[in-house]
Amino acid sequence: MTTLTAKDKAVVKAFWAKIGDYAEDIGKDALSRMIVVYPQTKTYFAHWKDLSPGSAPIKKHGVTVMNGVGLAVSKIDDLTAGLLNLSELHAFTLRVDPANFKIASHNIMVVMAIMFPEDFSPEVHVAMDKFLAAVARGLAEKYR
Ligand code: HNI
Repeated sequence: MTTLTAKDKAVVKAFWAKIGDYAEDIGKDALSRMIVVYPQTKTYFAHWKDLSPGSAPIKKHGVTVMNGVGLAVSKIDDLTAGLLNLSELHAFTLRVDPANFKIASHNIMVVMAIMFPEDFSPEVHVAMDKFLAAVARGLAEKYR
């Protein structure tokens, strides 16, 4: 298991400060890609009317998910406690298979790399990868 160093945390916070205003676009594209490229994730959103890329519910939920990522940035020093409520929700109410958290993280990374090619240096890449893995662990906390 990788732990976030003080430097990783600083890199994540600085990158988020740059991209946070674009969270709506990142979320929409990441969710659109997740549903197309990993169609097994569709089952959780079967109640939405339109699952096509960029649809209204995808846009709305993209904002919701990225708000969750923003929350995680603010709780970066204790993601287990910071994400406890969201973990409970995904584990007990939504019953999302935690394998999907890795898939979501991957799609968020791909979109960040596409949208911010200048800022997405190897240093940012590794810090965000470690951070999103830690978010996935935080979300999976209540599953066992
Ligand atoms: Ni997730 C609801 C955050 C991954 C399926 N999700 C939320 C909410 C947040 C959130 C925030 C709204 C909570 C509330 O209503 O109080 N989800 C996150 C984050 C990640 C994530 C930060 C990972 C980075 N969620 C996933 C994945 C799936 C998923 C991988 C399934 C593939 N989430 C859901 C579903 C809902 C949800 C389903 C309810 C949506 C709805 O409106 O039906």
